[in-house]
Amino acid sequence: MRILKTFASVLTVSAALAIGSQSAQAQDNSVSHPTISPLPQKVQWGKVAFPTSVSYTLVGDQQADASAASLLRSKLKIADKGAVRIIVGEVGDKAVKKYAKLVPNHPEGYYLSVTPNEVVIAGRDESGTYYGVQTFLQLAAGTQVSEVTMTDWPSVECRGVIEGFYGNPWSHEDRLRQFEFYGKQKMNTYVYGPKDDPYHRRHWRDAYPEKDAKLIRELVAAARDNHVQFVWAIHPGVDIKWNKTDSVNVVKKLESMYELGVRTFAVFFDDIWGEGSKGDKQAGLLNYVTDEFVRKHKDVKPLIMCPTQYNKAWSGGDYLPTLGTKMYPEVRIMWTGNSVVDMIESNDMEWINGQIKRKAFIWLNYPVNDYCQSRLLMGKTYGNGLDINDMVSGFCSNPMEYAEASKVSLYSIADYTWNMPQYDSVDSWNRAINYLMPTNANAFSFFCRNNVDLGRTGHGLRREGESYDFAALQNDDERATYCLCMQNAANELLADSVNHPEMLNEIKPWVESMGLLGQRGTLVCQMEKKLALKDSVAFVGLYRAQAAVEQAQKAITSRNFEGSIVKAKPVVSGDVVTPWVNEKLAGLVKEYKKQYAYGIEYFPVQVIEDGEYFIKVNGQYLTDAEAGADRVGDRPVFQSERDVINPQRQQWVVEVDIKTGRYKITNKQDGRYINEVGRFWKSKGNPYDPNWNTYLIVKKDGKFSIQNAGNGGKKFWTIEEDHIGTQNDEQFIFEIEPVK
Ligand code: LOG
Repeated sequence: MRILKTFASVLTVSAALAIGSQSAQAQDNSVSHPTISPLPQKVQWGKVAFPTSVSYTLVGDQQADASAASLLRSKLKIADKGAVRIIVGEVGDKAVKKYAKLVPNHPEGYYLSVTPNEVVIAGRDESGTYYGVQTFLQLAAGTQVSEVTMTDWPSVECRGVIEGFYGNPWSHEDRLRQFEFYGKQKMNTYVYGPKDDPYHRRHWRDAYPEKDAKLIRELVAAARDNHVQFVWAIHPGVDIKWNKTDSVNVVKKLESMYELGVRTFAVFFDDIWGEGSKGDKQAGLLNYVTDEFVRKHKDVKPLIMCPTQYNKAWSGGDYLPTLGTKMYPEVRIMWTGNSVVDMIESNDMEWINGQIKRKAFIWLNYPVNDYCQSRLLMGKTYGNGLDINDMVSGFCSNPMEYAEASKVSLYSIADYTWNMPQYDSVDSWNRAINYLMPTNANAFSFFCRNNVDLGRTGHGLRREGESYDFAALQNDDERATYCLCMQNAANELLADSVNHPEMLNEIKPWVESMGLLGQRGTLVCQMEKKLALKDSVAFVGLYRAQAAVEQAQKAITSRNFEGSIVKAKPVVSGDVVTPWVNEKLAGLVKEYKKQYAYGIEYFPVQVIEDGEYFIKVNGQYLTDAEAGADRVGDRPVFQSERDVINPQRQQWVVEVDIKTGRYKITNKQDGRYINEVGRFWKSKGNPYDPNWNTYLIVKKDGKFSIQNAGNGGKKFWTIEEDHIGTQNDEQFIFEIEPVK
């Protein structure tokens, strides 16, 4: 509704674009202090303390966490006699001794206070100090620093990301940027497990070649600088033999990763079948690795394992209880929820924790899009329970291969895992958008709103709110304005040379596609006006322009580089604006063809033009013999006689369904349609469903084949006794003759 008003009085398209981030802006204007992300647990604000232009003197920085101290030194103006003292350190350090009692008794927690002359940052441990410094840097990002007292700590112990998707693994630079982002957003865990890194899975026994090893060494160090634990995962299940040799092979590989600096390790058994998937053998291996590797190094953390039955839908037998009882209790076990792609709630946690006798480590399959590659998942991150913090040993998100674009959701994962009770998905989403594209947030928000849903997938997850402001519009003039907004937002993002170039580069194919979709929408709305005016020449001209834009849109490919594992064809607003444009266009063309012959050569040729036909096999007529009867499930039959009394029983309306682009077949006599098994349903009270009741028709040597499609499957129509049957092979047996 809100956007409706704006559209009615729209002067500039940018004004309309502003809607999405209104709430975030309102929030910033109504308070004088910045919003800290992730939201701190306890905050008490005071008056303005000092301008950010002051210089600082550091106290305690020699003893304090080194990354925290170096961050302060690199980001602030430090002087011998600065106007403001920053006292920094962790519990046990001399500098913060006085404040030790104020520091929350949680790992990674911190106490922070700002008064006019003094800042205190006291961590429970090194990470706590580091996070206190990150918070202070956010406080000092504006022009003034407010007085404040904070006690802050994380809700979840291990918070972060698991690079665990199929497709192009992240680049080295992607990962370095991720770690910096995790440090700022207080996420402490990164699990390395890209399915298509050969040394993770296919060639798990082999050590990395020197040049790759060097990069991993660099990554581990960069992660550490940002207080991120780098967890390296091995995926041996595809071809592991349950013998001593392969157990030793696993340990040898992990030792080689230890050499590169890795201190936390994971073993994955997801997406495998056969020998490798045996629970007792897996438990045995994890215990062996714990004994022979983990416990032999003082500085290696307990293992993390991803089971083969990693979600409830795929669980059964005694697999999970076997892990629960046989595997050392310190080994952490991953879990994706009730299904592969699912949001997590407390009763789900109770169930799995009971099975495995420990707190599951959540592997959240969102915003990963490796199974719906045409969509970018830029919507809000919602649906996880706000009361599960004590039921999980970790909570990591599996993101998209688009590292920067994933940050919209990862920002919220950070919010959620740091301060679960106060998590608000909409507020967090708006803050993420503003954080990632500070001076182009309106256009970026508009883009995100149009890239939300996954469409229909085997995993079933849907995301609400795609193009919600479009969906609320009441008429086509407003929709046409929205299409202008799509073009405008795309142009603004494509012209942006200030904000986040890596992100803009990643999303570019979708941004371009959004602009072209907007253009098509505008053209289609113009076509409608010309048809109403009976201006066939203008209609055809606009149609041709539309077709050219459509072709350009179809030509867009993401990740179109040599060696790319996944080349995606972007779809924008795939369940709202795209179907609206497609259906409107198909409807207009259909209407036009009924009325005009001019320019007909420019429209795609249909195998069968919309019209009335006899459908015959071997000279026999398909006949609605019981026409008019309100019966369930009767079927049309083939009859050799022409029906002279009720000729319409043998006449069929064959026309393209504008939603699917496939053919719909209904009887002329009573309007009943044939379903995928060659039957009618009732004559009344049985809504036609284009996903089930439309067919593909192909012509060869003067005869036609008819094939089910969509939800109806892929079988071809054949003739069985006197009626329609289905079978697997294509058969050109139908004669489809126009009724003269
Ligand atoms: C894979 C994962 C993939 C995801 C989504 C797990 C534990 N394994 O179905 O690598 O990215 O689903 O496609 C998975 O989720 N298998």
